[in-house]
Amino acid sequence: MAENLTTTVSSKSQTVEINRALPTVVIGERINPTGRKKLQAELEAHNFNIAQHDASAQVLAGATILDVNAGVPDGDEPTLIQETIRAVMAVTDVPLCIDTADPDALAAALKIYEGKALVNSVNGETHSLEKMLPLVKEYGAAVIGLCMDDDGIPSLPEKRLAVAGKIIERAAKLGIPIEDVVIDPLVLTVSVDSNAAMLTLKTTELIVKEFGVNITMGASNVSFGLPDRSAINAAFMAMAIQAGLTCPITNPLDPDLAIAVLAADLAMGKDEWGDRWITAYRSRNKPA
Ligand code: THG
Repeated sequence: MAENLTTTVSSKSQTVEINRALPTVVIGERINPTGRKKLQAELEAHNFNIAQHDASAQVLAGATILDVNAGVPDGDEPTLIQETIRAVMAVTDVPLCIDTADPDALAAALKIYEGKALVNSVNGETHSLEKMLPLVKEYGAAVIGLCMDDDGIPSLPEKRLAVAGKIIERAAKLGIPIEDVVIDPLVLTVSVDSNAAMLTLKTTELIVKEFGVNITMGASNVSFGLPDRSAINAAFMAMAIQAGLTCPITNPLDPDLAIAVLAADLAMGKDEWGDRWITAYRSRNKPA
């Protein structure tokens, strides 16, 4: 059993520590134009009102890191991600998770980011490891490694574990310490494959046992195509935290999800005296 590692990320004035003994760190997913037509149209017009509003709202709802994705079809992603990051940094000071698969956009983002960012993401593909990881090293960032490679997403937990190992090893060769690598075991959709969720949980357990690294995932992928998504997401979230998830990329504005994270932390001994649970209860029940 490997020891639980601590990943530290920061902004100009805030530091966030991720560790399995600490409360779950919610990475707010909303600043992402995928599937959000209005946000996409705004970003294309270099308007950042929705992005700034989503930034503040997610932090108020408990996100302690914000994911920023500025990938719009035919957009100039290096410029757009810089502008979006500047706009977000102007309204909140939580650390950012830079969400892009484009090495030029990543370089542009890291260049202007103030602090130690979390890069989302690299994977086990040769191209990704060669183009993205050196930038992570150059800027002293932390990085998310996805459990997929040139052959796609493995359908066996042991194979996903092997991809995680390959990413950790390649990072170490460049001088990126293992505690700065956060692994995403990948969540697919249970409506497409009824074993998808269990495969992710099993993979999480194997990776935690072998490496002790922090674990992220886009947990809401689990419910695509089904009704009442937030109930499914909330149940899966609690199960994934039990399996070893430490920093989900999720929507903190969904009350079912936010409460599932708090309840799972309480049940896992990550909320001494129920302080966080009680504080959240009081703020939900504040007289108007
Ligand atoms: N792993 C890692 N990074 C990721 C993902 C992952 N980044 C992107 C994604 N997956 C996580 N982010 C989102 C963002 C939005 C939604 C889901 C995951 C989403 N959007 C609504 C939709 O498409 O129906 C629309 C938004 C709205 O208006 O509410 O669900 O897996 N490392």
